[in-house]
Amino acid sequence: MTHREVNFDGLIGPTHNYAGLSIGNLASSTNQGLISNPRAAALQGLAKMRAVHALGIPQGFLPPLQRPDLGVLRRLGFAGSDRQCLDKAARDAPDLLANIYSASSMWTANAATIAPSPDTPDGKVHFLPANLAKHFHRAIEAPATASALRHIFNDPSVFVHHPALPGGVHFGDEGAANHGRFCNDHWGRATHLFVYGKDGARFPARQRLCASEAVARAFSLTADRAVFLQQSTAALDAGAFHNDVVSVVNNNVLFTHEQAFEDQPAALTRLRAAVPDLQIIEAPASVVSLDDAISTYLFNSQLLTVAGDSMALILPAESQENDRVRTFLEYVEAGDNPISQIIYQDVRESMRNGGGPACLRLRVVLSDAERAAMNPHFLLDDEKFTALEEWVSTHYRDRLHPDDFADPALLEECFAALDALTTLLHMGAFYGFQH
Ligand code: SUG
Repeated sequence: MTHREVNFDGLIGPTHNYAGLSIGNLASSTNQGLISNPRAAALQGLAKMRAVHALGIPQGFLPPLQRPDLGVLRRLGFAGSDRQCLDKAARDAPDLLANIYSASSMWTANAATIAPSPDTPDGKVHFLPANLAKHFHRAIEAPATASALRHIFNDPSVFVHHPALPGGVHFGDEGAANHGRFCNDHWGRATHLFVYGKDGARFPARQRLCASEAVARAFSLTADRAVFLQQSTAALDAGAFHNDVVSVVNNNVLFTHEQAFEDQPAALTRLRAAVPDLQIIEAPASVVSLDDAISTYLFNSQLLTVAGDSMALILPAESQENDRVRTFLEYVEAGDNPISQIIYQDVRESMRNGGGPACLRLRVVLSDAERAAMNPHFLLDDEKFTALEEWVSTHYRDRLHPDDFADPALLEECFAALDALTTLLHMGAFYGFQH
């Protein structure tokens, strides 16, 4: 049976903005209050999806969540019409608006953790949505993301949906951004890498060890198939709020910074024991500093199998602009390793919020039969890319500032855009406001 990786990118929503909501994410804090360009952001995201699709890799998408999330405002005691709820929140709790307007569901690497069917005892694909408990604007994504995943992967004979972990920050879980899957090819039984954090001197950790262990348990991964490594506190305190900012896995390759893991030599020894044919491509700190890695998102790249053992690396344009990082990448491309193609993509609007190419996608390994069983409207082809580009150009603003959230016209525009999206892609009444 053939299994292939499908990348499900977050379609960037019409309220993409810079509100500075994420402590520990340097880009989010530094760019707080800038004017964003949601239209450019969404078109950059679609261009990246097209680039992956052009490599012959199937590409899907997860739709933007309904924003503003008026349901959250109502649960917080605001009442009346939609307009009245928003007006009261703008007057009495203005900080809430940036949270309920956040387009952060675009970073689908945080949507869930997934165990493909070769890895699970029942031979089904398992999904566990991340609770994203650390930040309010992200924690409110979880219930809607869980329903979106159920809607897209809706055949219970092949897909299993677990609930998000309970207990808030005690079981803080940030999904696939702290998870890697090692295998010889996408259809072999895999070894799963779970990376957790411990609070640093400067920044708190988001992913808890007990959460990673719970996810592995939910997937029935045996002890020989799950490795738990601690992210280095040096990386966390330098601004790597998720492990995918400092390392990435594909098949049996680990592409990593030298300071990604706590006590890295011992961590890699454990990993080698669990993944016998592991190949490690490591950037020495003397060549690429943690600061360079984090400011360019060199490791927040998509490492993709293109043909046979060959791999392509999709990187943010910022990696090309840094001489030390670009030189290292040229060395990697020419070296004796599977990476044979380097592709730079402009995802600057997302990068200014700390989201690179790898943050924007959720990897789902599916057999042909499983792909046929999912909802086909969420897989993309050239025609749909063009339709989505036109939809973005019609409905999205090219300037947005957090002060604009008090503008009632924005709410109308957002719902009109999402309504048009559901018609365009035959999604049915996907959003709460459509019921
Ligand atoms: O959770 N930024 C996101 C970026 C997530 C990146 N994902 C991965 N590394 N996989 C976050 O910090 C910024 C929102 C704001 O500041 O308005 C934000 O949520």
